[in-house]
Amino acid sequence: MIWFVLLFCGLALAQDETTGLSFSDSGRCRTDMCDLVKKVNLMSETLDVMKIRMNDSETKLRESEEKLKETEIMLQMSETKHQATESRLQASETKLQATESRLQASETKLQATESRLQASESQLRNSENQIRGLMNKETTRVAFSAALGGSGENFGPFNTEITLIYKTVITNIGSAYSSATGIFTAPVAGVYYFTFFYNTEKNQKANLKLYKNSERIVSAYEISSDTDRDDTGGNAVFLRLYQGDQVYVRMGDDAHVYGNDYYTTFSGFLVSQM
Ligand SMILES: [Ca+2]
Ligand SMILES: [Ca+2]
Repeated sequence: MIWFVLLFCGLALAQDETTGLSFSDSGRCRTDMCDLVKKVNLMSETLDVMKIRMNDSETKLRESEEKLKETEIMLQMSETKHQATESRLQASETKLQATESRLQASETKLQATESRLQASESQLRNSENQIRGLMNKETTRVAFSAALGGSGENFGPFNTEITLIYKTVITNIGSAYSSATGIFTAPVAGVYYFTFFYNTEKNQKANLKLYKNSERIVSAYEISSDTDRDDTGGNAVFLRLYQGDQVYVRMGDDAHVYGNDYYTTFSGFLVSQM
């Protein structure tokens, strides 16, 4: 109906434009119809404007939708990246835990190794001390020999038992024997070997005794006889001595020995340190 009115009015207007006459002037168009045509024209213009606006709105809507799609795609990409990052983070955390476990195991092994090392060092120090002790033992040298001395005359007898002082020192390694007292003093604990020999002229009596501290250990004896001649005798002994023990030879009160640098001697040496 509207399109019919518009067409009618359009033809009327076209006729009017052809003739150059206005409706009011010609009187062929009624006033209410013209108002209607004007309103219709106004509505048509308004409709065109609305169409344009609607087109613009549709265009903007499509643009907004496209932007929304792009935003969704970017969001999906971000989420994907986030998931990938989380996965990598979890993997890294797992590796970190594994590394920490290995580190703890290594620390445990290191502590065990340190304990073994300390034990080895302790054993090494003990071994070194033992070696040092053995080396000290090996380097301890004790040996002596001494003769009674004199110009070749009889020595004794005396009214009492005396300690023989062997004044002529032949050897005295370690200086354990004293030519001033006739006494040997053990510088270290160990096994020692001692000998003593005497010479007596003809029928004279000999009576020698080797002492360890105050204890007589071994003796050598020669009886007196008018038919006997010179004799040489002696004795020997191994002794277990502690440091400071003393060894010496004493002669009985009714005996004598021959005194010079060759016959009557006292000797000893350290066999093994203990
Ligand atoms: Ca004799
Ligand atoms: Ca004899």
